[in-house]
Amino acid sequence: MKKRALITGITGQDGAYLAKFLLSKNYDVFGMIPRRVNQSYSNLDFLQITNKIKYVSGDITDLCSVQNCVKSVRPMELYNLAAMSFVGASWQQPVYTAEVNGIGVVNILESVRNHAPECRVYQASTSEMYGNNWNEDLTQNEETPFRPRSPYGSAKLFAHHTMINYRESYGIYAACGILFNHESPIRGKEFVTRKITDGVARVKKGIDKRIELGNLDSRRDWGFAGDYVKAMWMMLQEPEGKSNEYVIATGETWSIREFLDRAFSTVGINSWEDYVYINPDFIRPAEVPHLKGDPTKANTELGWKPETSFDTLVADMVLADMIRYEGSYNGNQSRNLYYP
Ligand code: F7E
Repeated sequence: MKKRALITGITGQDGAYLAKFLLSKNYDVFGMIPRRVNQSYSNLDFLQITNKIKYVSGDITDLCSVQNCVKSVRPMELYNLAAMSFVGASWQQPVYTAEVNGIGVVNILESVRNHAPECRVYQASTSEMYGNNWNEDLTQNEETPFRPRSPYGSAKLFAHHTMINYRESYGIYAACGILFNHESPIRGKEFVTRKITDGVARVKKGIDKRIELGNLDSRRDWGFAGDYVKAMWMMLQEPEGKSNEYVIATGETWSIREFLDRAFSTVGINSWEDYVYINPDFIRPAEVPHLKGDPTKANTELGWKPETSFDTLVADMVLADMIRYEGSYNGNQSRNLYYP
């Protein structure tokens, strides 16, 4: 019998890549879709899997709907990727962020506990939970204390601890991937990487004169989303009873300036200062200055390691955006990042 997986947030970047991966493993993939006017399936279209997924209606902030989805799908694995994922917006919408990213996870765990206790649950935890905390060697690992710096990070930390609590209280198989930033050609344009690669293409094509950004000095550990969804699946294949929290990262860190260097040089622009304008509106009330994950545990216990280099990631994202403005992008031209 085919394994059944239920994915919340299936229309997002990670949901689409994960669905593609699970389909390649012969899963029956179900996507929970909230009722929205103009729901976009563009990421699933991009990966050419929209019609291979079964859709169920539900919203993680609505306990009844989550229960109904769990009862009707009876998933063996549930991946909770639904979230208010834009850190910058979490200051404008702190209550909504807490409801979706925090209480939403309680709704999922209660539904699993009562209606599918054997179902294995994956929760998208995040490096934002570390805030401005790191080890002496400037990395973050599973032992690094959390000190979130945004409503987003705080809500995700509540969810993270709730997962551990349900594991310890009720024996639910609850795995948390502490994922560092992960990007792709289908990353939303509100995130800095895609904002830059899209902006570089627009500057190069003469559509815009500049890109407006905020803090260029923060550092991020950027990997490719397609590599990271594999780690999500690997976490749910581990034996019962493990302390199932894993840092998923590349172990490298780069500043926004370094991202700009790479992105502009992909289109032959070696000095980008004239094309970037610092707009204070994009500077956050509190910043996470430095992220550099140590994925040793995932590497030794799961056998996971990132496969895409930073240079490939940046160049492919720029290339994808360049081709999009030429109107001929079909997903296959990208050298490495079209999955599989
Ligand atoms: O910001 C700086 C900004 O919005 C990265 C989410 O997937 O990864 C992501 O969170 C950095 C920050 O991602 C702009 O201040 C400068 O220092 O791309 P971002 P994020 O906040 O790190 C984690 C792991 C998640 O879990 C989240 O869901 O870039 N930055 N100028 C800017 N950022 C944005 N968005 N826009 C700018 O104009």
